This record gives sequence, C-alpha cells and structure tokens, in this order.
Amino acid sequence: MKLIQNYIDGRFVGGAQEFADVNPADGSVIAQVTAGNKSHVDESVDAARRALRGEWGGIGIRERAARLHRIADAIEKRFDCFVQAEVADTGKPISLASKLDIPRAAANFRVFADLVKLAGLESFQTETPDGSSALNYAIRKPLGVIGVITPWNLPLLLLTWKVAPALACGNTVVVKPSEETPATATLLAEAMQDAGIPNGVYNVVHGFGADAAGEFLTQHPDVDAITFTGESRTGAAIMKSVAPTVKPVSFELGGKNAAIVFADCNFDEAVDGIADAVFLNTGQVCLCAERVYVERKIFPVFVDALKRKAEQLCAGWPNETNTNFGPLISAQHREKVLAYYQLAREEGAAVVTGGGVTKFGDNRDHGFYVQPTIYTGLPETARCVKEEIFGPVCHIAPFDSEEEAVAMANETKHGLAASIWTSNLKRGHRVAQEMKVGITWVNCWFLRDLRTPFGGAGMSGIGREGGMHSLNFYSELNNICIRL
Ligand code: NAD
Ligand code: 6OD
Repeated sequence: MKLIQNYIDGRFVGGAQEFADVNPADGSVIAQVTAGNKSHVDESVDAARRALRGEWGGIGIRERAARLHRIADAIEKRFDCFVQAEVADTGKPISLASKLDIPRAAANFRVFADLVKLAGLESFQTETPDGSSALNYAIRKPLGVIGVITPWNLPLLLLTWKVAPALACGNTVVVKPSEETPATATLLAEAMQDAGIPNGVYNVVHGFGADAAGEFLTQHPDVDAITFTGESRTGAAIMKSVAPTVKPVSFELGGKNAAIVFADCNFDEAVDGIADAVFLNTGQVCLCAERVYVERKIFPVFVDALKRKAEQLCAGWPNETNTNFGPLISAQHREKVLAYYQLAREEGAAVVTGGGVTKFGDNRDHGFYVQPTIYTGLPETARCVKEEIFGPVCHIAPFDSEEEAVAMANETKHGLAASIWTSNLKRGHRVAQEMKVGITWVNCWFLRDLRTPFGGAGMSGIGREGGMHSLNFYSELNNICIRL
C-alpha cells in the first residue's frame, strides 16, 4: 500500500500513526497517510525558522521569482502524476483536474513570481511642522513562518494559491492539507526539490484539525501568521486558537452564494453558466450558487432548462473522459448533503429533479455519489436556503423586481460571491455594486484574474488575497521615515 508521508526539512518522514486515504468514487483505500503529531509540527516549524536564516533568507527577489517559475515547470513536468493523484483523492472528473486544478497550481506560482518582481512600495514626501521635510518609504520583508491550512475541494489549487505568494515574499511555510486529500501536497514536495527550493522552506504535516496537526500549528508560538481556507466555523475555532499569540490571519471561508437571472439575459448562456455554478465539482466549490433567483417572467422555462442540464450530467468513473459529475468527497459529507435533501422535503420544497443517491450496480455504489438536485418552493427563511450545503444542489425562487432580487440575495450572513445574468449592462453594474460580497460576476462565473482581490464579506472570510493583496498579507511592511 502506498504511504503518503510528512515532508519536513527536505525529508519524507513517517510516524507511528497512520490514517487511510479513501477514493470517493468507490470507497477503496488508496494509500495510508502519516498522521502528523505535535513533534512533527514542532520539527517543521523549527526547520522553517532555520530556513529563513539560511540560503533562502539570502536569496534576492529575482532569484526567488526564478525558482517559483521552476516550481511551476516541475508541476507541468509531472502534470499527469498530479492529475492522477488529485482525481484519486477527490473523485473529481479527470477533465476538471486537467483543465482547472493542476494548470491553476502552476499558474499560481507564475503569477506571483512575476508580480513580486514588479511590485512597488509606497513613498511620501512629508512636510514637517518646522517647515522642513521628511521622506517616508516602506520596505517589504518576509513575515516569517506561515501556517497554511487548506480544504479538500480544490486541494492543490487552494494550497498553491497561498504557498506561491508566501514564498514569493521570502517566507517559509508549514502546510497542513486536508486529511481527505493529502496526495498532491506531498507530490508538490518533489516539485520543490526539482526546483532547488532549499530544505525547510516548504514543509508538509498531514493529519486532522481540532486537537491534532491543524490546531498544533495554529497554536504554535513560533508561527508568524495563519492563512486558512475552509468552513466558517473552523475559521472561528482558529481565531480563538491564534488569539493568545496574536497572529495575523487570512481566512477564505464558506458561502451561500446567490445568482440573479433577469428575463433579458442571454437565456442559453445563463442556463449554461448557472449549471456550472451549481454543479461544477459536484457543487463543492465555495463559489457555487446554492440560491438562484429568476425573474418571474422566465421562471418556469428557466427551471425546466436547468432541470434538463442537471439530468444530462454524466456521473461516472472520474477517469473516464465523458464523466463530468463525480462523487462527493466522503461518506460523512454525503450524509450531510443527504440530510439537507431530506430537510428540504420536510421544509416543504418541491423536488424538480434529483434528491437521492445515484446507483450504478457496480463498485461505484460503495462511493459517495448523489444526484444533482434542484428545489423550488421554499420560503427564504428555510434552513436549506440559509445554510451552506456544499453539494450539487440549488433552490430556485422567482422575483418580480430588481429591488426584491437584491434584497433576497443579500439576506445572508455569508458574503463570498454572486453572479448576475442580464443583457442590460447598466443594470449589471448597478446590481453588482449592491451585492454584499467579495466578488460579483456579471454574465460569467468563476472567471478568475489572479491579480484581483479575492475573499469574502461577513462569515465568508477575513481579508483579501490575490495580486498585491496577497503580497501585502505575506509581507511585513516596515515604514522608514527620514528627516531631510
Ligand atoms: P474544514 O474547515 O472542515 O477543513 C479545512 C481544513 O482545516 C482541513 O485541513 C482541516 O483539517 C483543518 N481544520 C479543521 N479544524 C481545525 C482546527 N480546529 N484547527 C486547525 N485546523 C483545522 O473545511 P473543508 O470541509 O475541508 O472544506 C469545505 C469548506 O471550505 C466549505 O465551507 C467551503 O465553502 C470552504 N471553502 C472556502 C473557500 C474560499 O475561498 N472562501 C474555498 C474552498 C473551500
Ligand atoms: O480561484 C481562487 O483563487 C480561489 N481561491 C478559489 C476558491 C474556490 C473555492 O472553492
């Protein structure tokens, strides 16, 4: 059986405790994983601290950027290994891992390598009270050892989204990937070695969250910052855990995202876009739309068209090229999603399509598939309309006016993303500006430019990453004031 180990100070390190890595497509165990304990976390943080003072600390920005490009090269060289590892861990269709997850991982390194070379800093000429002047200028220094904690839905994409800018700024990292999807973080260690990243700069400790590797990392007094992507309530637990050591945090958390479809939209494009926004990655993207508001005039035809799209999705073995709908990540997550399917019925929903488990008559019945599901008819107060489900499911409700649509979309504690579908661009701008979220798409969804601010309002996060926002989070800015 394959063993996925921790990676500490340039070495693959096993341990006394292991846990199983399960393939969500058929429930089979594909590897054993070393469960990081407190000593592994301590050793990783020590190694990361030493690396800051070693070769890595002395490397200039140009050379750092060149090495980040080499990491991207090394990912591309092992493209098929990364794709296979991600597909086996997550059950996502191979087409998705090949088009989205792995190319984005390489792109994350390239974008931040280029950006850090060009990034300017503030300077101000200041008038002093006695009539002379001073010059203020800021310099960028590494923040130190960064703890990176990531989820299972886009494992390598989200891990590198944080590791790349952290390294670009000269930091070292200790990453704690999701226990559900450990493989690509360890594979990335091989790419780091290929790229000549010194020992101790990139460390991986596998394992669980509460009272385990994750929490040991957040509590560690020698970790300088925590960057986390995951559930809002885990974010709340981490906030408590970092409080005694006053660490800066960057949080990308859950969503309950709305899509608003106006009658004047390009109908076919809107249906295709919303089908992606609801069902991509089996609905396991934090940006997915679980609440769809459709102008009443086109409500019945839209519901019908989305139903057809849902029913055309091809659930299957992740490695088959025509599969575009995979399983959920785990038995436990499937229980949660199915509990919401049941709750929706109890809350009075009309089931447009789905609502159950997909059956294949082969080993996939031991996997964690559910049907793509659409509901209508729930009140806005229903739990299924309020709480993040994180599955292939949406509730569609009609609206009569722009004001009503905006009010319903904003009626949530979350505030991650929204999408608006209209051919009236004036309205597109107006409604987008009303959305209480970190990112709004108009006539598109999950179209990313990595230089733009990314993050959530309300329960969906703290801070912004992307472009200069990432560089600023992962840097200690030191302002120098010189009296002239
Ligand atoms: P999760 O919060 O359960 O786990 C995320 C990571 O945190 C895992 O590595 C886990 O081991 C670790 N963890 C759990 N408890 C911890 C603790 N007490 N201390 C330290 N670490 C701990 O999230 P998940 O189930 O892996 O991912 C799904 C969630 O992530 C959804 O809510 C989704 O919306 C959210 N998400 C948000 C974004 C975003 O960009 N906003 C992106 C992806 C996923
Ligand atoms: O595209 C990104 O940079 C990003 N952080 C996406 C998050 C997706 C959530 O599942």
